[in-house]
Amino acid sequence: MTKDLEGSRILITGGAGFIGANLVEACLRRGAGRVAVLDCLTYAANPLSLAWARQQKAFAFHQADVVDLPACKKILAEVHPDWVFHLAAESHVDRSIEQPLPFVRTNVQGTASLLQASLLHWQALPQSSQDRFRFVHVSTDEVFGSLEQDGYFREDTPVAPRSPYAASKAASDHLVRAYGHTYGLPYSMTHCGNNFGPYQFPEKLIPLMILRALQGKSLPVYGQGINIRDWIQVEDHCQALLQVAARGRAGQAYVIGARNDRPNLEVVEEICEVVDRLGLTAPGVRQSRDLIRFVEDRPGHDFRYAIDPAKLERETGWRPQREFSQALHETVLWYQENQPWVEECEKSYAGQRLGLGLTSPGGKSS
Ligand code: NAD
Ligand code: TDX
Repeated sequence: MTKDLEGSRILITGGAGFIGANLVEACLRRGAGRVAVLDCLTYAANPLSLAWARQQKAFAFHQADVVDLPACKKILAEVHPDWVFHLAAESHVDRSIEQPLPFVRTNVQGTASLLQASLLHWQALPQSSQDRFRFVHVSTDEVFGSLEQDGYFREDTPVAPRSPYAASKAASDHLVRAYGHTYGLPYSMTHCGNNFGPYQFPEKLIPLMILRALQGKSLPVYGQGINIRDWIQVEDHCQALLQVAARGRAGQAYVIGARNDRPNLEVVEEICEVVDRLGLTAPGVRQSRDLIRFVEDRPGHDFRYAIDPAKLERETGWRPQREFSQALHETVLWYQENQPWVEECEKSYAGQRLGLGLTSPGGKSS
């Protein structure tokens, strides 16, 4: 893996967000020659997530909107990447229920602009560089819709998105395939499950529950907590993305998961146990699980996601390295130890319930 990355030039859109910032670090630590971020810094970006990267000579930051085609062209010309990892997106399902339109703008129109700029860049490359170039489109398992108790998402699972977020990601996937089919743009596409770990904005289940438990606030579990998600530690996801760029086949999709599907209630209970075991139970609380409250369900809540990553394992040799309970323990400690980072997030989000219905017909979520 290191050999593939050494000296290579990489552009990461959405690199100031959760997975993007982890991917930036992974690339820099593995000796990439240039790691550039394109990010417009929405509410979900945290400048502190790139504090370490900014100290590295190989790193560059470009503040730009991925919808802005001239800006994408200019940045591609400047960075001259071998690999583009496209992560910039509106990523939170609950916000897509409140305001779908920003999801269409960034996830669909933004992907279209980046594809157009990437195609023009790729077409102008000499043959040897064209062969090495890869557009890695970071999609999601949510484009496949919802599973019942049995079965797994695979690369050939029919696309059936059910939330505005998932639909906007599925639309962007179609555009990527069309650019590959029509113009020959060498892309690979990934569909990962639920990530957790450092730098995740605390609107998502795991960091929200950790921070609320540490603060002695109620832990809102949607419905009965029986919905199932397939969890992966973010560094394992980043390794998979690098393996796909280096060893995956052009024009192919890869589903990514760590074979770790669990009901939400089980995840929240485990967070409570870790908090208590670490002696971090909030003052006046007997045990953190007493804070759990079952609240009104998410509209259209997908029941189960579960992933069979056999193709990725077979073709690239990737294997997840992080055990769930140990990684969850480390994640609780990370949020407890990174108060300035948490306070930066709290400037734009105070932990309130999101996603019970439409709140604004066309407003921006960022
Ligand atoms: P995130 O919300 O933490 O970060 C998104 C980043 O994109 C932010 O830095 C934001 O500023 C940037 N961005 C948003 N709109 C932009 C625009 N118009 N122009 C430029 N930058 C913009 O997201 P994340 O959780 O890190 O997810 C990254 C990608 O991975 C997304 O495409 C998401 O769909 C996908 N994904 C996420 C998960 C998960 O569990 N978080 C799982 C599978 C796939
Ligand atoms: O307060 C909560 N209580 C609760 O029960 C929150 C925020 C969530 N939930 C439930 C809803 C889901 O079943 O927990 C589960 C996980 O919710 P989220 O963290 O919002 O993630 P999810 O909706 O599953 O989507 C995530 O995985 C796929 C990411 O946000 C997406 O970007 C990714 O594509």
